[in-house]
Amino acid sequence: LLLSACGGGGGAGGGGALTLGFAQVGAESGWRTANTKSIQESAKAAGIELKFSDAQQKQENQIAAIRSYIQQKVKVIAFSPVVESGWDTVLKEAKTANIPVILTDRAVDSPDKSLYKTFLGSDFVAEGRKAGEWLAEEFGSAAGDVSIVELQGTTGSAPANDRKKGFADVIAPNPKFKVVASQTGEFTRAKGKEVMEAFLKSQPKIDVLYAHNDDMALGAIEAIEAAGKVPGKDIKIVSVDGVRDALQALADGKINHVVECNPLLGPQLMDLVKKVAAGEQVPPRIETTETEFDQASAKAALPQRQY
Ligand code: GZL
Repeated sequence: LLLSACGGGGGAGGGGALTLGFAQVGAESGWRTANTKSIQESAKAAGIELKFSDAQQKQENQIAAIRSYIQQKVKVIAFSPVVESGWDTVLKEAKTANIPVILTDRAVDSPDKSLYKTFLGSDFVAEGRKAGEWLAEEFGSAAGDVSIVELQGTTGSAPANDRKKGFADVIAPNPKFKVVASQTGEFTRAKGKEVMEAFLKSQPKIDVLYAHNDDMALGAIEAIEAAGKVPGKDIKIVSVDGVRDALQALADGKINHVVECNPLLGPQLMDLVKKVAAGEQVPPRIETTETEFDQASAKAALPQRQY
Protein backbone atom coordinates (compact mmCIF):
# COMPACT_ATOMS: atom_id res chain seq x y z
CA LEU A 1 0.00 0.00 0.00
CA LEU A 2 1.63 3.30 -1.12
CA LEU A 3 0.86 6.08 1.38
CA SER A 4 0.47 9.44 -0.37
CA ALA A 5 3.51 11.59 0.44
CA CYS A 6 1.41 14.54 1.47
CA GLY A 7 -1.71 12.68 2.58
CA GLY A 8 0.08 10.84 5.37
CA GLY A 9 -2.58 8.17 5.72
CA GLY A 10 -4.83 8.84 2.77
CA GLY A 11 -7.53 10.80 4.60
CA ALA A 12 -11.12 10.97 3.41
CA GLY A 13 -11.14 10.07 -0.26
CA GLY A 14 -7.48 9.01 -0.11
CA GLY A 15 -4.58 11.00 -1.63
CA GLY A 16 -3.17 14.31 -0.33
CA ALA A 17 -4.14 17.96 -0.81
CA LEU A 18 -4.72 19.42 -4.25
CA THR A 19 -1.31 20.71 -5.47
CA LEU A 20 -0.96 24.02 -7.33
CA GLY A 21 2.32 25.04 -9.00
CA PHE A 22 2.55 28.85 -9.25
CA ALA A 23 5.31 30.55 -11.29
CA GLN A 24 5.43 34.20 -10.14
CA VAL A 25 7.07 37.03 -12.15
CA GLY A 26 9.37 38.27 -9.41
CA ALA A 27 9.30 40.76 -6.52
CA GLU A 28 9.77 43.96 -8.53
CA SER A 29 7.05 46.15 -7.00
CA GLY A 30 4.72 46.73 -4.09
CA TRP A 31 1.93 45.43 -6.30
CA ARG A 32 3.79 42.13 -6.85
CA THR A 33 4.47 41.72 -3.14
CA ALA A 34 0.75 42.14 -2.38
CA ASN A 35 -0.13 39.73 -5.21
CA THR A 36 2.24 37.07 -3.85
CA LYS A 37 0.91 37.47 -0.31
CA SER A 38 -2.67 37.10 -1.55
CA ILE A 39 -1.84 33.88 -3.43
CA GLN A 40 0.11 32.32 -0.55
CA GLU A 41 -2.50 33.19 2.10
CA SER A 42 -5.42 32.09 -0.08
CA ALA A 43 -3.83 28.72 -0.88
CA LYS A 44 -3.39 28.04 2.84
CA ALA A 45 -6.97 29.08 3.58
CA ALA A 46 -8.25 26.86 0.76
CA GLY A 47 -6.22 23.81 1.91
CA ILE A 48 -4.34 23.80 -1.40
CA GLU A 49 -0.67 22.71 -1.32
CA LEU A 50 1.23 25.56 -3.07
CA LYS A 51 4.55 25.13 -4.87
CA PHE A 52 5.77 28.71 -5.52
CA SER A 53 8.67 30.12 -7.54
CA ASP A 54 10.01 33.69 -8.10
CA ALA A 55 11.48 34.15 -11.60
CA GLN A 56 13.26 37.48 -10.91
CA GLN A 57 11.47 38.87 -13.99
CA LYS A 58 13.17 36.35 -16.30
CA GLN A 59 11.04 34.35 -18.76
CA GLU A 60 13.49 31.46 -18.85
CA ASN A 61 13.11 31.03 -15.09
CA GLN A 62 9.31 30.94 -15.39
CA ILE A 63 9.53 28.33 -18.15
CA ALA A 64 11.91 26.23 -16.03
CA ALA A 65 9.51 26.47 -13.06
CA ILE A 66 6.55 25.37 -15.19
CA ARG A 67 8.62 22.40 -16.46
CA SER A 68 9.47 21.41 -12.91
CA TYR A 69 5.77 21.53 -11.95
CA ILE A 70 5.01 19.25 -14.91
CA GLN A 71 7.68 16.81 -13.71
CA GLN A 72 6.23 16.92 -10.18
CA LYS A 73 2.80 16.12 -11.67
CA VAL A 74 1.01 18.98 -9.87
CA LYS A 75 -2.76 19.06 -10.36
CA VAL A 76 -2.94 22.64 -11.71
CA ILE A 77 -0.38 25.20 -12.90
CA ALA A 78 -0.95 28.96 -12.67
CA PHE A 79 1.39 31.82 -13.60
CA SER A 80 1.65 35.49 -14.46
CA PRO A 81 3.60 35.61 -17.77
CA VAL A 82 6.37 38.20 -17.45
CA VAL A 83 6.04 38.96 -21.20
CA GLU A 84 3.28 38.17 -23.72
CA SER A 85 5.22 36.03 -26.21
CA GLY A 86 7.20 32.76 -26.22
CA TRP A 87 4.95 30.47 -24.17
CA ASP A 88 3.47 28.04 -26.73
CA THR A 89 6.10 25.31 -26.36
CA VAL A 90 5.95 24.96 -22.58
CA LEU A 91 2.16 25.36 -22.52
CA LYS A 92 1.88 22.53 -25.07
CA GLU A 93 4.05 20.39 -22.75
CA ALA A 94 1.61 21.07 -19.89
CA LYS A 95 -1.33 20.21 -22.15
CA THR A 96 0.35 16.94 -23.22
CA ALA A 97 0.83 16.13 -19.53
CA ASN A 98 -2.89 16.83 -18.95
CA ILE A 99 -2.14 19.58 -16.43
CA PRO A 100 -4.58 22.53 -16.76
CA VAL A 101 -3.07 26.03 -16.75
CA ILE A 102 -4.59 29.25 -15.39
CA LEU A 103 -3.20 32.67 -16.39
CA THR A 104 -3.30 35.32 -13.66
CA ASP A 105 -2.54 39.05 -13.87
CA ARG A 106 -0.78 39.11 -17.24
CA ALA A 107 -1.81 37.56 -20.57
CA VAL A 108 -0.01 35.68 -23.36
CA ASP A 109 -0.35 36.47 -27.08
CA SER A 110 -0.66 32.80 -28.15
CA PRO A 111 -3.49 32.33 -30.70
CA ASP A 112 -4.14 28.82 -29.31
CA LYS A 113 -6.71 29.43 -26.58
CA SER A 114 -6.76 25.71 -25.70
CA LEU A 115 -3.36 26.14 -23.99
CA TYR A 116 -4.94 27.60 -20.84
CA LYS A 117 -8.31 27.30 -19.10
CA THR A 118 -8.88 30.95 -18.19
CA PHE A 119 -7.37 34.40 -17.57
CA LEU A 120 -7.95 36.14 -14.23
CA GLY A 121 -6.82 39.76 -14.04
CA SER A 122 -7.32 43.37 -15.07
CA ASP A 123 -8.14 45.14 -18.32
CA PHE A 124 -4.87 47.05 -18.77
CA VAL A 125 -6.12 48.95 -21.82
CA ALA A 126 -8.96 50.32 -19.68
CA GLU A 127 -6.42 51.33 -17.03
CA GLY A 128 -4.42 53.25 -19.65
CA ARG A 129 -7.60 54.88 -20.91
CA LYS A 130 -8.50 56.01 -17.39
CA ALA A 131 -5.08 57.66 -17.05
CA GLY A 132 -5.58 59.38 -20.42
CA GLU A 133 -9.08 60.55 -19.48
CA TRP A 134 -7.73 62.11 -16.27
CA LEU A 135 -5.05 63.97 -18.28
CA ALA A 136 -7.56 65.13 -20.92
CA GLU A 137 -9.77 66.48 -18.12
CA GLU A 138 -6.92 68.08 -16.17
CA PHE A 139 -5.27 69.74 -19.19
CA GLY A 140 -8.25 70.13 -21.53
CA SER A 141 -8.22 73.92 -21.27
CA ALA A 142 -4.41 74.32 -21.29
CA ALA A 143 -3.31 77.09 -23.72
CA GLY A 144 -0.15 75.64 -25.27
CA ASP A 145 1.32 72.19 -25.80
CA VAL A 146 1.30 69.72 -22.89
CA SER A 147 4.64 67.85 -22.75
CA ILE A 148 4.21 64.30 -21.43
CA VAL A 149 6.92 61.83 -20.44
CA GLU A 150 6.00 58.15 -20.01
CA LEU A 151 7.66 55.49 -17.86
CA GLN A 152 6.67 52.19 -19.45
CA GLY A 153 6.46 48.86 -17.65
CA THR A 154 8.54 45.79 -18.52
CA THR A 155 9.20 45.70 -22.28
CA GLY A 156 6.93 43.16 -23.97
CA SER A 157 4.64 42.69 -20.96
CA ALA A 158 0.87 42.89 -21.35
CA PRO A 159 0.48 45.75 -18.84
CA ALA A 160 3.15 47.83 -20.58
CA ASN A 161 1.74 47.21 -24.08
CA ASP A 162 -1.87 47.77 -23.08
CA ARG A 163 -1.44 50.71 -20.68
CA LYS A 164 0.57 52.48 -23.40
CA LYS A 165 -2.14 51.77 -25.99
CA GLY A 166 -5.09 52.80 -23.82
CA PHE A 167 -3.45 56.09 -22.87
CA ALA A 168 -2.35 56.88 -26.43
CA ASP A 169 -5.84 56.17 -27.83
CA VAL A 170 -7.44 58.67 -25.44
CA ILE A 171 -4.98 61.54 -25.93
CA ALA A 172 -4.58 61.07 -29.70
CA PRO A 173 -7.48 63.37 -30.74
CA ASN A 174 -5.92 66.37 -28.98
CA PRO A 175 -2.81 67.59 -30.88
CA LYS A 176 -1.57 69.67 -27.96
CA PHE A 177 -0.93 66.51 -25.90
CA LYS A 178 2.60 65.46 -26.87
CA VAL A 179 4.46 62.41 -25.51
CA VAL A 180 7.98 63.85 -25.79
CA ALA A 181 9.75 60.81 -24.25
CA SER A 182 8.69 57.23 -23.46
CA GLN A 183 10.98 54.52 -22.06
CA THR A 184 10.80 51.44 -19.85
CA GLY A 185 11.46 51.82 -16.14
CA GLU A 186 11.00 48.02 -15.72
CA PHE A 187 8.21 48.54 -13.10
CA THR A 188 10.85 49.29 -10.41
CA ARG A 189 11.54 52.38 -8.27
CA ALA A 190 15.28 52.33 -9.00
CA LYS A 191 14.92 52.21 -12.78
CA GLY A 192 12.02 54.66 -12.72
CA LYS A 193 14.22 57.17 -10.85
CA GLU A 194 17.14 56.62 -13.24
CA VAL A 195 15.03 57.11 -16.39
CA MET A 196 13.25 60.16 -14.94
CA GLU A 197 16.69 61.71 -14.22
CA ALA A 198 17.49 61.23 -17.91
CA PHE A 199 14.15 62.75 -18.98
CA LEU A 200 14.77 65.78 -16.75
CA LYS A 201 18.17 66.33 -18.39
CA SER A 202 16.99 65.82 -21.99
CA GLN A 203 13.58 67.53 -21.97
CA PRO A 204 13.36 71.36 -21.89
CA LYS A 205 9.77 71.18 -20.63
CA ILE A 206 7.89 68.38 -18.79
CA ASP A 207 4.31 69.05 -17.71
CA VAL A 208 3.12 65.50 -16.93
CA LEU A 209 4.55 62.08 -16.05
CA TYR A 210 2.46 59.03 -16.93
CA ALA A 211 3.95 56.05 -15.03
CA HIS A 212 2.70 52.52 -15.82
CA ASN A 213 3.05 51.66 -12.13
CA ASP A 214 3.36 53.38 -8.75
CA ASP A 215 6.87 52.12 -8.00
CA MET A 216 8.28 53.92 -11.04
CA ALA A 217 6.28 57.05 -10.12
CA LEU A 218 7.73 56.95 -6.58
CA GLY A 219 11.25 56.62 -7.98
CA ALA A 220 10.55 59.50 -10.38
CA ILE A 221 9.40 61.70 -7.49
CA GLU A 222 12.90 61.32 -5.95
CA ALA A 223 14.46 62.44 -9.26
CA ILE A 224 12.06 65.38 -9.65
CA GLU A 225 12.79 66.62 -6.10
CA ALA A 226 16.55 66.15 -6.60
CA ALA A 227 16.24 68.40 -9.67
CA GLY A 228 14.68 71.10 -7.49
CA LYS A 229 11.18 70.75 -8.92
CA VAL A 230 7.91 70.10 -7.05
CA PRO A 231 6.20 66.78 -7.94
CA GLY A 232 2.42 67.17 -8.24
CA LYS A 233 2.81 70.87 -9.05
CA ASP A 234 5.68 71.61 -11.51
CA ILE A 235 5.23 68.13 -12.95
CA LYS A 236 1.81 66.47 -12.55
CA ILE A 237 1.89 62.69 -12.08
CA VAL A 238 -0.64 59.99 -12.95
CA SER A 239 0.21 56.34 -12.18
CA VAL A 240 -1.34 52.88 -11.97
CA ASP A 241 -1.63 50.28 -9.16
CA GLY A 242 -2.85 51.98 -5.96
CA VAL A 243 -0.27 50.67 -3.47
CA ARG A 244 -0.19 52.33 -0.04
CA ASP A 245 2.96 54.40 -0.68
CA ALA A 246 1.41 55.89 -3.82
CA LEU A 247 -1.86 56.69 -2.06
CA GLN A 248 0.20 58.40 0.64
CA ALA A 249 2.04 60.44 -2.02
CA LEU A 250 -1.37 61.27 -3.55
CA ALA A 251 -2.64 62.38 -0.13
CA ASP A 252 0.52 64.49 0.22
CA GLY A 253 -0.04 66.11 -3.19
CA LYS A 254 3.09 64.62 -4.82
CA ILE A 255 1.01 62.45 -7.19
CA ASN A 256 -2.19 63.79 -8.77
CA HIS A 257 -4.16 60.69 -9.80
CA VAL A 258 -3.87 56.91 -9.28
CA VAL A 259 -5.66 54.27 -11.35
CA GLU A 260 -6.13 51.11 -9.30
CA CYS A 261 -4.93 47.69 -10.46
CA ASN A 262 -6.12 45.02 -8.02
CA PRO A 263 -3.39 42.53 -6.91
CA LEU A 264 -5.61 40.58 -4.50
CA LEU A 265 -6.32 37.74 -6.93
CA GLY A 266 -5.70 34.90 -4.46
CA PRO A 267 -9.26 34.02 -3.36
CA GLN A 268 -10.65 33.99 -6.94
CA LEU A 269 -7.63 32.01 -8.14
CA MET A 270 -8.14 29.28 -5.55
CA ASP A 271 -11.83 28.95 -6.48
CA LEU A 272 -10.79 28.57 -10.12
CA VAL A 273 -8.10 26.01 -9.21
CA LYS A 274 -10.66 23.82 -7.44
CA LYS A 275 -13.14 24.08 -10.32
CA VAL A 276 -10.50 23.35 -12.97
CA ALA A 277 -9.10 20.45 -10.91
CA ALA A 278 -12.62 18.98 -10.76
CA GLY A 279 -12.93 19.30 -14.52
CA GLU A 280 -15.64 21.95 -14.27
CA GLN A 281 -16.16 24.58 -16.99
CA VAL A 282 -14.86 28.08 -16.11
CA PRO A 283 -15.32 31.39 -18.01
CA PRO A 284 -12.47 32.12 -20.48
CA ARG A 285 -11.77 35.53 -18.90
CA ILE A 286 -12.50 36.88 -15.43
CA GLU A 287 -11.73 40.58 -14.87
CA THR A 288 -11.17 42.07 -11.44
CA THR A 289 -13.02 45.12 -10.17
CA GLU A 290 -10.91 48.23 -9.58
CA THR A 291 -11.37 51.94 -9.07
CA GLU A 292 -9.41 55.23 -9.31
CA PHE A 293 -8.15 57.59 -6.62
CA ASP A 294 -7.92 61.36 -6.31
CA GLN A 295 -6.50 63.11 -3.25
CA ALA A 296 -9.72 62.95 -1.20
CA SER A 297 -10.45 59.27 -1.89
CA ALA A 298 -6.80 58.38 -1.23
CA LYS A 299 -6.98 60.02 2.21
CA ALA A 300 -10.20 58.09 2.91
CA ALA A 301 -8.78 54.75 1.72
CA LEU A 302 -5.41 54.88 3.51
CA PRO A 303 -6.45 53.78 7.02
CA GLN A 304 -7.85 50.43 5.80
CA ARG A 305 -5.48 49.90 2.86
CA GLN A 306 -4.31 46.24 2.94
CA TYR A 307 -1.24 46.83 0.71
C1 GZL B 1 -0.26 44.54 -13.37
C2 GZL B 1 1.05 43.91 -12.96
C3 GZL B 1 2.12 44.92 -12.94
C4 GZL B 1 1.88 46.01 -11.91
C5 GZL B 1 3.28 46.31 -11.53
O1 GZL B 1 -1.28 43.61 -13.26
O2 GZL B 1 1.41 42.89 -13.87
O3 GZL B 1 3.34 44.28 -12.61
O4 GZL B 1 1.20 47.12 -12.41
C6 GZL B 1 3.86 44.91 -11.43
O5 GZL B 1 3.44 47.00 -10.33
O6 GZL B 1 5.23 44.93 -11.41
